[in-house]
Amino acid sequence: MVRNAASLVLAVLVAATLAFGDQPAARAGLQAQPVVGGLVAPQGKFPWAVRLSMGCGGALTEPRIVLTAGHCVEGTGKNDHIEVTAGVSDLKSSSAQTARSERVIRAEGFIDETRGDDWALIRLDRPLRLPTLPLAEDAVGTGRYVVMGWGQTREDSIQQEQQLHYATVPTVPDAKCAAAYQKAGVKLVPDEMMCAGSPGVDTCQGDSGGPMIGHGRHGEWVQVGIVSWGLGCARDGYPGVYTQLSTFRPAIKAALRRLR
Ligand code: 4AZ
Repeated sequence: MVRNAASLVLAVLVAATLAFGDQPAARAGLQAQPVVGGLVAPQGKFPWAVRLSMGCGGALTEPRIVLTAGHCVEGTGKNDHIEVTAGVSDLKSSSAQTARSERVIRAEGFIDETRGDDWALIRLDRPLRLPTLPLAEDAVGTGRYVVMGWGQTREDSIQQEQQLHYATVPTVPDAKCAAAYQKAGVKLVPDEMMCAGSPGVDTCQGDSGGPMIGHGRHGEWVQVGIVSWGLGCARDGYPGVYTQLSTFRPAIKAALRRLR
């Protein structure tokens, strides 16, 4: 009955594909889909997304300034060793634009990503001719946001991706997220962090620093968070943790003025 068993498996797969349609979580079980449970970003979809040479992501906040995670950089000061790849989904594309870091400002008081303050700005050695991603003006509500990066497609993957990947993640209430991480021995800083993800859909190692985006008042993309940390990737009950940009907007605006 080997043949019948095989066709049963196929039928179940086909039925599951039809039933779950485009749901990334359903697809994740069938094939590797980076971020985790995400999709490949076509060229030009997120034109301000950048890859940093230390293996993090970032976003062009201004033509000459990248917003990334605090834990992706060494600290505040002169810095000429971060290479930035921009303007492409495929990092090996010949149309990639590159720049180098000149100066970095990291959040004052940053200790490590699990303690909050996880943001940094990098001034580039030249302005890039690319669209920029504005910081969200309004306080962040609950809902669904888009996250992206060139990081691992699975917790146990050993490689980064050549193509930018993205996924839509629902926010998880602070209390629920804090309770989960308390069990793992980490105390959440609710005003500085927001949690998002669903089983099978999450950011992962190497996505850090990349933007979490939502829709602004006029339907444009605005940045609401920064990929920060999490226990593993896409684990049931452990959503990804993101820097809550609304809390840091005044500090980031002040740092932007200092970097101009
Ligand atoms: C990281 O190390 C990382 N699942 C980013 C996001 C998450 C975990 C780790 C969230 O870059």
